[in-house]
Amino acid sequence: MGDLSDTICALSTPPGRSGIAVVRMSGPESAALAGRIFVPQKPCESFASRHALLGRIIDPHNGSEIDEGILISYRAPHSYTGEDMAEFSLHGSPVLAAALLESLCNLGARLAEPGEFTMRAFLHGRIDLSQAEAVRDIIESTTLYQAQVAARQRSGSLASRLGPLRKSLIDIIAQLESAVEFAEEDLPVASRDTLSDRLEEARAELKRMIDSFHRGRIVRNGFSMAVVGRPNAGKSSLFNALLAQERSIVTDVPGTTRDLVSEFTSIGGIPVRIADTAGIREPHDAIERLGIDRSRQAIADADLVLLVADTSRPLSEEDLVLKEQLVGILCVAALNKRDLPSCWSALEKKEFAGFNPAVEVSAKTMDGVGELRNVILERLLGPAASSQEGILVTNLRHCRNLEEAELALTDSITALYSGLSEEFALADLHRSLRHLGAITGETGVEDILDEIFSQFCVGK
Ligand SMILES: Nc1nc2c(ncn2[C@@H]2O[C@H](COP(=O)(O)OP(=O)(O)O)[C@@H](O)[C@H]2O)c(=O)[nH]1
Ligand SMILES: [Mg+2]
Repeated sequence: MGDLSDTICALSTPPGRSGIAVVRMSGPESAALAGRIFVPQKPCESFASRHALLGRIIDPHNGSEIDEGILISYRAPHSYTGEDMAEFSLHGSPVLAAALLESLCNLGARLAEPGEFTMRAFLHGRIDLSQAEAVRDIIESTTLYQAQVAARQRSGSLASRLGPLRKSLIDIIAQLESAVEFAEEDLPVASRDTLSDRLEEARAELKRMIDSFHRGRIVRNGFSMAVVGRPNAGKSSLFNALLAQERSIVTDVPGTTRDLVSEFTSIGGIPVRIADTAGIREPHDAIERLGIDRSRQAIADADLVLLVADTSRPLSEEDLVLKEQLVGILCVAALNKRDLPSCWSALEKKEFAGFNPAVEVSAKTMDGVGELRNVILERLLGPAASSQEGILVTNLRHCRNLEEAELALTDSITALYSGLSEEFALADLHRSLRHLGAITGETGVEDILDEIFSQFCVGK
């Protein structure tokens, strides 16, 4: 991505008509260009930083007015990018925004690449790389919860966790290096033990962060769930209940749902794609067979299966066969139609659920649907989900680097215990440190910056 000496500009609001459009500009010429294109209503010598000024946006070539708008100027380093910046708010017509951008480009600015403002913020040290990535996650989030998780990372939660860890590694490296440098003899065994203990502590902390990725990945990317069961168990009704809308056709004719119906919703702030499937039984015709094949594919693709049974009718062989087919797949059993008298004994309920949690529910009255949502989340994320909030690694790149850092720490501990020269442990520790540095962008990320920032939208 381009040169920092360029002044860049872009439309930062979505293209199309809107109440207001915001055009942003950043770079060394920002203040000068803003001065040529903006005529404040109340004359002033220079545009005060971080003040909203009302005025006319003009075409500098002929002085004709493009629009009336607001200008906010920012002086380096007190801006998003750390450079001089100007932000124009104008009426939300694409024609006006295009005219303003064209005028700015005629004066020497150029159109920004996707993510270029945020990349500059990173290159000027305003934010680290993990914070820059979190900016993108905030914009991409589809639920408030996702946005809140990303906002924590944007405010530096990951970096603040990694800081002490890196400091401790640097400290150990310094001790080992002075042992290599000055000591006639190798490091005494006792010191090696103390260092190993400290390394073990660091490794445990890394492990906790890596483990949190299981939950973090789901929070960031969402999950998929297939609703499965015998015909007429109430799958479509439960699917609609979870979506809180009438999406799938519900009838008392078994085999109504023949094709997959899938919809997006969210459970506990986590996006989920739910697929309502055809009831699984011996197919009565070719179409039903195709539908059942698709149900099986949906099961294979799902992160979690909601296994629905109708407890107002006796537990059948079909229910149990289906349950057996799901062994090894993450399931929650929904014992549906609890508003009707149950034909199932406690033992039968246990037998059907197996190792899976079971929730008694009524898609008709909505009784138990809230609990079902909670159980689904708990099954997916584990019981201690909420207590892990503090260390939630959501980004695959971060997780990979943490894993590499942990591997290198393990190697260094092995090297220390095996009595090899300190230099071996040192090489491993430096490797570990490099991987931790790559998360925040301090080391070895030059070649991936373009890849990371090109995934942003223009104007951010
Ligand atoms: N009483 C009662 N009837 C239900 C409940 N859930 C579904 N049904 C009825 O059961 C029949 C089959 O429902 P449907 O959702 O189409 O089942 P599917 O074949 O598994 O998709 C319909 O007549 C529904 O109205 C429930 O919780 N209670
Ligand atoms: Mg159905």
